[in-house]
Amino acid sequence: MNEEMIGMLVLGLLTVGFVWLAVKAIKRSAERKKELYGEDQAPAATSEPEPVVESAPEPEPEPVVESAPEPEPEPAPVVESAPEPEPEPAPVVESAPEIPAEDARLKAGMKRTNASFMGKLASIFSRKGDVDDDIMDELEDLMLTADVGVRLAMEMVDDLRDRVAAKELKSGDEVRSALREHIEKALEKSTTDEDALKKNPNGSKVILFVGVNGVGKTTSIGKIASLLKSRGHSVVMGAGDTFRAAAVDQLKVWGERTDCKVITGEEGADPASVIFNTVRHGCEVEADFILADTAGRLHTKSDLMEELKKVGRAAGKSLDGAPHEIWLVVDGTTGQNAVLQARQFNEALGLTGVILTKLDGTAKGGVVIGISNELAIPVRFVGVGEQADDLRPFHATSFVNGLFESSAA
Ligand SMILES: Nc1nc2c(ncn2[C@@H]2O[C@H](COP(=O)(O)OP(=O)(O)OP(=O)(O)O)[C@@H](O)[C@H]2O)c(=O)[nH]1
Ligand SMILES: [Mg+2]
Repeated sequence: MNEEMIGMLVLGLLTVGFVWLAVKAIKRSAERKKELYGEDQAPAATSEPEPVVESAPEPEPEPVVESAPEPEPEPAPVVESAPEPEPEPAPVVESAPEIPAEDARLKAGMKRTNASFMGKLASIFSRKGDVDDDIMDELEDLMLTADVGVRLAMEMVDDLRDRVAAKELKSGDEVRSALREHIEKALEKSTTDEDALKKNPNGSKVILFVGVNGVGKTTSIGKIASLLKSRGHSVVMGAGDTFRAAAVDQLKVWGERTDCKVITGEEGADPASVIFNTVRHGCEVEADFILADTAGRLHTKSDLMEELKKVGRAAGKSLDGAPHEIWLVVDGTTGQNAVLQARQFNEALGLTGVILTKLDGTAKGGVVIGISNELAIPVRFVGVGEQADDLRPFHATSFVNGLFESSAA
């Protein structure tokens, strides 16, 4: 073996040793890596629940929170609209208790009216046996003096005579029922289902009261103010009768009694300016009703009727559409002249209602039938006394019932 071969053998041994050391080192490092990865993988496995935790709260609670505030703005308009229906039930409650009291009161108030008119019917028809010419003559006299109006009275009686002659009507009761039908038919024209004191949904309601002297305009305004206040309405009154200081004082007394503001002007002031101010003030304080009084005047005086038109126009300048109602006050004891008054005031102003006062007096009641038949203007109220509650809503049926029940007694 030469030196060359020994050198190569040593080199070979060294190479093998080196390779063995290298393999061992690789093995050790692989084991360490295993140990290291083994530790990393464990936390990797436990990290999975995290996204679960994250995703769970994300989707659901948030939309709930977002959608919750949305409905909140909506209740606001609901709250706004809620008070609106409230005033409406009021009239229902108001009118309900009136009906039972009304007939008794009307009947009591109309005692004398009935005695002087329909009361006489009872004596005419109380006789036994068939209806004869004498009875029909008496009926004709009674109807002609009942303030119904000559034409209407004759129409009614002529029809009854014809039916008696044709033997269609025989007994007094049958003629009485037929007469009642005639009267109901005449009153149908002035009958309306609407509440005379219905609120104006768009603001204040202006009612102008007109009529000849002393018929009960100012008193009726006071009575109506009292009725409106009892229904919970706010009322402003205007003293459009500037001719007499006493007229202003009279309305002021009603204002104190009913706790309503009364707008007045200087004595002798232009009534149109007083009513203009009254309506303006009423609108400012958002009064539900504005009741305008005027001085009494003869329907035949054209200059005074022109002045009344001016008062109406002044109300309209203060508030569009005013006056919403123009009511003629008529004294029930005036007789047929009441129908003439109604016709002329209606031609001048376009009446929307009639108040018939003093039916507790010697009024014959027939004038209601005449006005209704001829002019077909709704009769709103009847006055049966001087006190605040002596004003009854007019219902044709209860009026006729009142007349005929007492005539049957
Ligand atoms: N018995 C009775 N008296 C009434 C009625 N209505 C009014 N009066 C009375 O009639 C009189 C005249 O009433 P007013 O209210 O002053 O009449 P007016 O239409 O305002 O009168 P002028 O303003 O003068 O045109 C007063 O004494 C009232 O008390 C009623 O229904 N029955
Ligand atoms: Mg008056």
